[in-house]
Amino acid sequence: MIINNNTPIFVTQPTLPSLDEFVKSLEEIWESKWLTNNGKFHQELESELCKYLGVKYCSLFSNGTLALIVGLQSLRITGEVITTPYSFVATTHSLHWNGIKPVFCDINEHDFNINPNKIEALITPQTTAILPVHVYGNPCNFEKIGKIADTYGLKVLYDAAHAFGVNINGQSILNNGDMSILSFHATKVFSTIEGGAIITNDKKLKERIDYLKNFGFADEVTVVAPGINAKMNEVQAAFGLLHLKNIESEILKRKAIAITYRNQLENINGIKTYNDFEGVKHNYSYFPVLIQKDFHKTRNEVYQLLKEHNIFSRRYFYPLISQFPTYKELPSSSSNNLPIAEKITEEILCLPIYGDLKPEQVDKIVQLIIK
Ligand code: T4K
Repeated sequence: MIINNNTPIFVTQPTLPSLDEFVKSLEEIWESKWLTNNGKFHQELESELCKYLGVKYCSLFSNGTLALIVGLQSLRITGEVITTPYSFVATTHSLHWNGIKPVFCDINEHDFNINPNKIEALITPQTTAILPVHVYGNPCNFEKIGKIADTYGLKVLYDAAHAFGVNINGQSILNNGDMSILSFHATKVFSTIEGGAIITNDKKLKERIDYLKNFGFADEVTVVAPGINAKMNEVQAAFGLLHLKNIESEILKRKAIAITYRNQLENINGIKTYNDFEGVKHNYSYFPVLIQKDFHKTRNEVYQLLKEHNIFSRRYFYPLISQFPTYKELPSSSSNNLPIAEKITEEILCLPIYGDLKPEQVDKIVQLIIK
């Protein structure tokens, strides 16, 4: 692709696998006439992902939202679930689709994740689980969340849609809680076009999840639950297998971009950048900055200015989920309950980051912001 001044720059772009190799995979699928329902590519991707991610069991899904919905079903979560308003709407929608009442908890300023110190005050006799999100791939505080869950007998499902491949001291963060849910949407660092997965350490639970994503079928004549159709097909899985080959180089390229942004922005008054966390292998799926009061432009002015230059940054996550009409009347959506989330949502801007982004494009973005 030829890049010129008018080439739009999006917040992210998928780095595609080789078209020739993808065509070869398609030929194999055509030849076999096996298109979906736990085919060869599907099985291979589950096993390759377990190896790459360092996890025990992986169940593939047609998208991350259905994985969240089925994950909640598989653990029979009911009543109330404590979650974060600072996420993509799908996190809370998955509760709504299960008839569960979301209870919003405020977030931390340093990592954008649910603040574990504020969870206990929100627990009621109806609370059955906690649904935290590793926002931008930043690991949640597992220890504190796990301790609360143990004390109150709650399940923990981590929405790990942004956290593909994130490790702490070499250990995958996906092994925490009862399960972790991934998204493999085209905008994610690892992609199957549309797709997702549930990660668990529990063999029986994996079995149940697999029944639920296939209408509840345990075998040809046995339906064990009112399942849904949430299966990943062979074309998605073949795409994913090829994408996985390039994941490490994609992450390294993104890391270089993150470093360039930081070097140029970290000393600018009114712009807050974030460093890597100690011991964490990040995936650089997003590059969030805060545009604060003492900067000479507002966050929305920066967003608009970039847009006028064909640069599409995103305000992930603005508005908060608690501010959408479906959820804003909930008691936990009140501003007093969510002061930090309400502050961050007004200041956040995610700058473009993806492997194919050129250094001169990064420079252009930085210059537009700071000049
Ligand atoms: N939990 C969390 C925490 C999530 O962030 C998400 C999804 C989910 C759960 C649910 O997982 P999925 O059911 O989606 O698997 C995007 C994605 O659609 C969504 O997957 C993602 N989170 C969310 C944070 O971002 P939009 O509405 O911002 O996407 P869109 O279409 O505006 O794309 C953003 C930019 O990416 C475009 O400006 C251009 C570029 N792009 C996009 C697509 C689709 C491409 O270059 N190629 C493409 O094919 O939601």
